[in-house]
Amino acid sequence: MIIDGFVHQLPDTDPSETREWLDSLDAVVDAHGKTRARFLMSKLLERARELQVGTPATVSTPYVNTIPPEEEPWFPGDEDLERRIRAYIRWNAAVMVIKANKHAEGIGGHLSTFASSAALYDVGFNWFFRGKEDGLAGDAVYIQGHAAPGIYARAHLEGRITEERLDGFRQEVDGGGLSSYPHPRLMPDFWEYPTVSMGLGPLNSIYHARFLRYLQNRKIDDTSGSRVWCFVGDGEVDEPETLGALSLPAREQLDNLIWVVNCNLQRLDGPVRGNGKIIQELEAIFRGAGWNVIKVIWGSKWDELLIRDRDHVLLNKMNTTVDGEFQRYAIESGAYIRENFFGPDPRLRKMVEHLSDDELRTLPRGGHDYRKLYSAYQAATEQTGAPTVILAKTIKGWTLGPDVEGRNATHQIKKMTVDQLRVLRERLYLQDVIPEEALADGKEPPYIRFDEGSIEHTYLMDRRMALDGSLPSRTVRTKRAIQMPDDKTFAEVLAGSGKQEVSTTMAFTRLLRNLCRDPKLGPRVVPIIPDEARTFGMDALFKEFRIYAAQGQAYEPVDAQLLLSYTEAKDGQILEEGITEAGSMATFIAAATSYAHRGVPMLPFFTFYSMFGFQRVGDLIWSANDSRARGFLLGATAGRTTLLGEGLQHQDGHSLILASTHPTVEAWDPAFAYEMATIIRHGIREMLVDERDVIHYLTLYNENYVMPPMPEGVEDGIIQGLYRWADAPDGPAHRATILFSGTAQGAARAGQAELAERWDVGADLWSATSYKRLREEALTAERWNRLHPTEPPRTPLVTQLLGAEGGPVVAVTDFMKAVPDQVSRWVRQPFVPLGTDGFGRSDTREKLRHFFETDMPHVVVATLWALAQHGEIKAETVAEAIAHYGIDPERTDPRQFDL
Ligand SMILES: Cc1ncc(C[n+]2csc(CCOP(=O)(O)OP(=O)(O)O)c2C)c(N)n1
Ligand SMILES: [Mg+2]
Repeated sequence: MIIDGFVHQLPDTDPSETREWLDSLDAVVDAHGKTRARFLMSKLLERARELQVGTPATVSTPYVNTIPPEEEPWFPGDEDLERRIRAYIRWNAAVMVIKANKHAEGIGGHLSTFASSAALYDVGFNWFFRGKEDGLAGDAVYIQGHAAPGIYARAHLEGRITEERLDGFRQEVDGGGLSSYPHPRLMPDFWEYPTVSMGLGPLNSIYHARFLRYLQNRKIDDTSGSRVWCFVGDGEVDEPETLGALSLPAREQLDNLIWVVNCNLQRLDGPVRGNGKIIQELEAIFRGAGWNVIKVIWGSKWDELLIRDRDHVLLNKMNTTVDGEFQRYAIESGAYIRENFFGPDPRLRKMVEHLSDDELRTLPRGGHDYRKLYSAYQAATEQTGAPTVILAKTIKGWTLGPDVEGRNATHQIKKMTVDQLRVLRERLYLQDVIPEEALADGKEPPYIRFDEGSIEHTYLMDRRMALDGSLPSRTVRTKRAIQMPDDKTFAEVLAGSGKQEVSTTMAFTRLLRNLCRDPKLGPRVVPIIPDEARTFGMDALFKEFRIYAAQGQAYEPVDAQLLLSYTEAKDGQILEEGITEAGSMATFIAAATSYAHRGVPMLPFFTFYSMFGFQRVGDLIWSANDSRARGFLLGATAGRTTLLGEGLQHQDGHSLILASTHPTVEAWDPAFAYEMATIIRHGIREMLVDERDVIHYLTLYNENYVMPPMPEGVEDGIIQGLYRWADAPDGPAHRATILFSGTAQGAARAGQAELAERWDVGADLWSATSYKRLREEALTAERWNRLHPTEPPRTPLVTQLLGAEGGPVVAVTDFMKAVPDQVSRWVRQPFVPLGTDGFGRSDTREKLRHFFETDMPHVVVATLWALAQHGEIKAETVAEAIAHYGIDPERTDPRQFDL
């Protein structure tokens, strides 16, 4: 590997001086060995940094703490008192899991994650995390989901959660219980940030910190007093979302972001890096990405050993021991450690001669050493110009005793025997508060609390008071409300496109521009795009609203002379995220929850390539719902045949189905610009006026056609999900009903005309803007009927609307048949869905629609067939139509791609 090749490409202005330096190094290696040489090199590098020589950054340092003992700050608190408080929290956290599993067999819960990280949280709660009292927004703290019991346990000591609620851990259905993990949907006054789907918390924390800067730079909110803290599992780092966006906070100098990685060396099944060193690996990754890295590996008792490590044998041992072995040492006796860690080298063995086996066994890891942690957190908060990561080495299950600590199965242990509880009690020095009889067989282990007015309680509460109140705490206190946009903001799009053919995407871009210009709402609109603006025609917004860039624009863009140039600005409004739907979604969440975490409602519109939305970042959208997000998702280039040419990986015919699985997503498929604008106006009202925590998903298409003006009186119909768009022409003998959504309006309208002209069928046309909404309403009616069998039944809206007179129903969509099928069982007449099931493929729209059987001829054939089913016309007429349109009845079903 050539890493210093550049040196040979530069002229050497003084070769003899160079030679002298190299000779000196050679001499040190010869005389004192490589260890000494390495030490000198490190010293030189340190000096170079002090002199600001600007040498290339090294990505890793030896396996010791980053902060030397002499640079540790003075600790202002009472360590013993805090340890005592922590013991109570640890005990209660364990007891609540144990009790929950006694009361409800198999209910689950986790003991060992929090046991490994109790000190990591406590130092934050006691000294760093800022609360929300006095109208402050405070810090955002992303907590490892599996550490939730510890957070409840602290809230209990603070008097925020009663014993009864602790007993309700993971038993939520009857109300008053506690959710398994951080879920704002389930505990809206407590949890703020869902984290338990590994990787999403870390990703969200990055974009959250960036969004705080965005609010600051755009002068919408003063966020300078808030930090974002994120606790991450060392196993969690393997999720691509965790490390996937690391370069952004370094690039944007987000010193308001601090991560704490709980390096207990274990994940669920076993070691994270048995044959390697996760801390070293992470250090290299984070340093390479430009983060400030603080390693907290060893507790204070190791300091004196390191000072005496003249030959660097201890350092060498630390550097060369793999994590699998460290995990072993965590569970072994002092004698084993003496023999295997210190033993092989006589110099090492001598170094620990004065320590007993017990002392050797309990030499603590950095992540359990409160002062080391305090130093690290303090340094992190003083860091400027870069985000910080603290890599804290811990033991999984710490203090839970030898049966649990460091065991490969530890993650899933949720029960403890009386003997194990005794060990825990002793480890926490709680014999004085938990008498022997309290642990007797068959008894429920007790929760313990400090009396109000006791030293501990006072200390605990004072610390939080000094930091502006308890956390976590979710409040919705609007500081700066926004109002509904003016009606005239919508007028242009509602009026239709005249003679011009436009797409719903183009119409949306126009609406978005008008919303951004709206005097009341404009500044709060957050347009989010992942490198797809040109595809959607949104590059037209670049110049007027400008792209957010933390450092402004340091260059003149190539298109500076053009009207619509690529314009970046420190107070730019558009978040052009680059090719990251996940990152864009994280930005969306930050913006869509700003009404709660800042008290400053914002209105995000995240427009993406529809295939890469629910399918690609569905879990993030799920967590956005959990976060109680309010905002708009727009799946542009929607439709399996409308997006022509792009083929299998691009043509979306199922995002509406995926969207329909999200309880708080409204899923819309508008056909016309006025429908789209009406839905958006309705959505804004729901979010801003009704304060509903809801996401609206709209499909946007890129097919151009004349957009009609909004007819009178259809607004309610659009919002209820279905309205009559055109009556059947008078005259024909037969009646049918055609439902369309999105771009399928074209085939439906052509079908209506053809049916009347050639087949003596008059069809009503209905626009189905949301099958999901219709289905939800019908399910509500059905449930009511089921539970009120003796009352007069309620009729679902869709049944009422379509009635019994309109003849059979054909529903045509550019999405899968399952989309209209959502309502089929509430339609009284025969119901035939036409949709685009199967993989997309490249071709023209016309070809694709014929292939997927959603074009005009297929609408006609389907309608005739449905009439034949009804006994209204002869089967031969259907066959005649099939022949007339040249449809091959034996052709392969488009769903069968394996043929
Ligand atoms: C996306 C996702 N996949 C899998 C899981 C299941 N899971 C929960 S905790 C866990 C192990 C966590 O290990 P680590 O991140 O090291 O946390 P620790 O408990 O060791 O602190 C796994 C696999 C999950 N919650 N989310
Ligand atoms: Mg772990």
